[in-house]
Amino acid sequence: MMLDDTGDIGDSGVPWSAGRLTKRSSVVRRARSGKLQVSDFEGTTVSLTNPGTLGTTASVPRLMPGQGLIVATGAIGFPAEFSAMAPETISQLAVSKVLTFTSTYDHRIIQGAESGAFLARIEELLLGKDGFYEEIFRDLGVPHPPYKWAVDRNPAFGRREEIEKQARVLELINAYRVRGHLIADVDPLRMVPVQHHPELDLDTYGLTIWDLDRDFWTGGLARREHMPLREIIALMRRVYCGKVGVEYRFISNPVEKEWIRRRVGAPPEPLPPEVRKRIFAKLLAAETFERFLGTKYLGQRRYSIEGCETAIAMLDQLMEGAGERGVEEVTLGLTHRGRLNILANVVGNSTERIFASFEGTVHPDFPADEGDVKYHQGAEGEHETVNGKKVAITVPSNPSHLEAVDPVVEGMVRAKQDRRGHGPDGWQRVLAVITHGDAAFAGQGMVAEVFNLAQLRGFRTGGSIHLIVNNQIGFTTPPASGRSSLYSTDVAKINQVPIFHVNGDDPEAAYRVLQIALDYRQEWHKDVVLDLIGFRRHGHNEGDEPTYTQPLMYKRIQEHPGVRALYARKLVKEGVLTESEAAEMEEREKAEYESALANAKEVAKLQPAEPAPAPSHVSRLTPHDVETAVPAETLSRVGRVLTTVPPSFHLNPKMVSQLARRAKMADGAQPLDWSTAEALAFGALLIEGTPVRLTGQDTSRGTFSQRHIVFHDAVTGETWTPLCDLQPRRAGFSVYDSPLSEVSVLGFEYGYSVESPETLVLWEAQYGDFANGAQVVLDQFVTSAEDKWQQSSRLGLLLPHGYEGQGPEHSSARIERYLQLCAEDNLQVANVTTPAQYFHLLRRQMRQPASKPLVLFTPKSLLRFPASFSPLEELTRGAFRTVLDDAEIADRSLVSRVLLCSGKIYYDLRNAQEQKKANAVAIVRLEQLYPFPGDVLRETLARYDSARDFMWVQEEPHNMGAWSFVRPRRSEFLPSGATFGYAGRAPSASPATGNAAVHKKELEQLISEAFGR
Ligand SMILES: Cc1ncc(C[n+]2csc(CCOP(=O)(O)OP(=O)(O)O)c2C)c(N)n1
Ligand SMILES: [Mg+2]
Repeated sequence: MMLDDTGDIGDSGVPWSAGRLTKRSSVVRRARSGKLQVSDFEGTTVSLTNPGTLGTTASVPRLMPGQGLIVATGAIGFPAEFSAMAPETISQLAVSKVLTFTSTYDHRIIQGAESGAFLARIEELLLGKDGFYEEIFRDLGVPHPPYKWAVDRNPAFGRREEIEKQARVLELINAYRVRGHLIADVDPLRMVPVQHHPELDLDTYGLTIWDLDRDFWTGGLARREHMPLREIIALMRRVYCGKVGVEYRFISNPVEKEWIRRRVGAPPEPLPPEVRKRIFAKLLAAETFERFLGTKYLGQRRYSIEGCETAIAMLDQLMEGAGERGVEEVTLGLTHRGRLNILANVVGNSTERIFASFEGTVHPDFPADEGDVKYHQGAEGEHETVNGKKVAITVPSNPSHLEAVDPVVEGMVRAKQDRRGHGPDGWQRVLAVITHGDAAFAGQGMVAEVFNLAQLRGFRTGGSIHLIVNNQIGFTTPPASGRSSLYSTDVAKINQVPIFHVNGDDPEAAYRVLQIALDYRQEWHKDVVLDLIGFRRHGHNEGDEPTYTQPLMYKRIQEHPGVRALYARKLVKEGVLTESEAAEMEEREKAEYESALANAKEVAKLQPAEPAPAPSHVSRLTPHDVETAVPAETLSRVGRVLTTVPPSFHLNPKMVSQLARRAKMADGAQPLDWSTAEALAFGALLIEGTPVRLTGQDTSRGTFSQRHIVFHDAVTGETWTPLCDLQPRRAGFSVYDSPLSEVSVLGFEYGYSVESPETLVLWEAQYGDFANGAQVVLDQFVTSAEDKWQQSSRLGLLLPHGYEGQGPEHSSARIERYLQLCAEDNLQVANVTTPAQYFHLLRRQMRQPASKPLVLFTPKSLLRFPASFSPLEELTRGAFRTVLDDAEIADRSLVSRVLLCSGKIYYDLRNAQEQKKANAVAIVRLEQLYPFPGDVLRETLARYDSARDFMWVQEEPHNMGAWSFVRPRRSEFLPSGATFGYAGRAPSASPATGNAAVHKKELEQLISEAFGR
């Protein structure tokens, strides 16, 4: 090689950086092909030459006129005296290949000492000084640190040090398995310089480059007993440090770990051309979709997936692979990113619908779309595999609240699986897939909660596949501000599941990993996490400017051609595709989008120019009595099942009398308590074919030791659930104690209830106020889903409520919050005072035609308060009553004041009424707060024709409870000319006092107000 007049040794002192190599590549090319002309040599003052290619070790070229210096390199080879030695001996002796440099110079312009110093410098650089190799590796994009020059440490054969060295090689191999992902080439932007990790460095193990050609035992790598270290490292790097970084060594089950090791270590099979073409087609469709929308609707929010298009190809192959493995249904939970693209290119049937919404209208086939924005709406689709297998895809609607849909997806999937029979068959056929953003996955506690549900008997769904669309940013927040963990996926480790970090620029690596993920899920029935690392081509949304906060990242993004272009290049180079084929595919894709858009525009034209006020999407509850009474024989049969202990079961002695009492209650010999009424309601529903599912913390025994619907053998610890013994078993009874979580469990149960409207799904809070930990599920799903998405549910919430001096928490279930959310018959809110009412309400929940969530405030102290118990006849006759009139009043015409109340305070009032012999005061109970039974209440109150003094009494502070809800509705029920007063606690920032004595005092005061003048 010659340095022409543009080439000097350069400022960095490095003679051949990548830039210069490119610049001189034409000279090199011509030199290689023997096409150098005399003119190329003219004016040359310095020549680099490589006669070593001819086998020369050293040559002394002659200077031509005008030349000052010729630097020549000889062949790279072992010194002649070692050339006949066996390779093992050579490596044992650490004899290395040698390259001879010569410098022929013109003494008139170069001093001998200068020439010597020059060669010495070259030697230094070749030995790696001053980051020589690091710079070259960086320039050429080699994703590994270079090896370092070191002095050999070569213990004699059989010496202790040699054994130690072997042991350290095994350590190094293990380190690659455990830590290899840390230096894997997974970031398409290469934002972070190539990583080093001391545990992957040779010198950490006392190894040097001289060991690279020495053989070591491998401990079973690639089915070879021993290999040169160089090959060992090459293999470990290929498996653990390529375009995929895998984390799995924290899994404690050795069989499972070995399963994964074998799969990730297997040599990659070439992908069939059809698969490669399909992957390409999906990348193309993904990119074209975004660009099309970007052109047609400039700046409109679509949450483009550009930069992570591989996600679309992956999800498409996921459906394909799932279908081929026997999955029939996939419930696909989506985040905002790429949602529209996924609907169009994975779920199907959605393009026209999406374009219609961009046109500002609602597609007539999807009238419910009016209720929410386009990137929240659910969808249904189907994937047909190449072998004709069909996979039904359901995308549930979701709110903006990131990760909130996760437990809902899981609950839906569980319901589908239960329908197919509990356990493996359901798992095998129904699969949950959830996409996540990197910031949300790390930031939202919901993720950890849902992972915690994944392996529990009552909540497992046979393993979910999580795909993180990791664009390395969350809105404007970089990972360094968004998480303390290294990866956004670290939280998944709580379940000991494999985590694959994949470079989004390598769709084939993604495909391979996906196959492992699907097989793993089907084999081990555990979750898998796929962390697809790419970037975000535009701002957070399309109207947002990303360079304000991420200037450097966006410089790289602008230079990135996109994965579609990269993959097209690869496929064209490898002869799988021609450029014209690729171009044709793109044209076809565009034409399809154009035609869908044309249809959408037609749809838009048909819509009225001025949008009408949105009609309600909430169905109305027609108030009519629902038959909920149960014949005494049925109740007695359920009672027998509830109380007949299996012969071999060792009942806890303390339960004996309780069961005996329950038996008497079910036979009508004794008034029914709350939990017996509840168990009878469950039993009667089961007999009628309605499955019952009840979950919550400590729910099977009951927070207040009241329920005991599952018994534990006092000797073996085995459980007995009497309701499961009901014969013939028409429907399943499931009761599960849940983890100590509100939001994920309530989300799960909500999802279950949506998917399984035939099941009575009840979620119980430990105390009612804890439900505010699940506020997102309440606001975004339970109360609003019907309006937003026409998604109905019969979910029941059991929320213990009541002021019993237990303090600010544990007293109030925050009745006011639920009442504030009530509109358009979206909910039923009740606060009942007798077991019979509870019994009828539970049954009404399933027997009434409308599917509506039920918020039920449940008792605590009343559970053991006999005055609240109900005679059996109240279960065998009648129905739920929204209002309970005062049954103790003999002559209503004597009543001058009517107290209106709801819940437990009734018994305090009743007690005072008896004690005070206050015959002129009647107490009317509002058992259902919403839908507000205004008519029934009016009729009830009208019976007290002399009363003009009406009063709302509540135990909650003035700013809480039902007062602010009832008061504005007074015109619906108050007789004309009547007054409506308030007796209750004063306004308070905290729901209740922590002092039991103060509590008692407050109660006395409000009661005296209720009865006073
Ligand atoms: C619970 C919640 N908090 C805040 C937001 C507002 N928000 C919407 S997207 C977003 C960033 C999400 O980042 P990431 O999860 O990485 O997804 P990306 O947008 O990068 O795909 C934020 C903060 C939200 N939607 N939900
Ligand atoms: Mg992100």
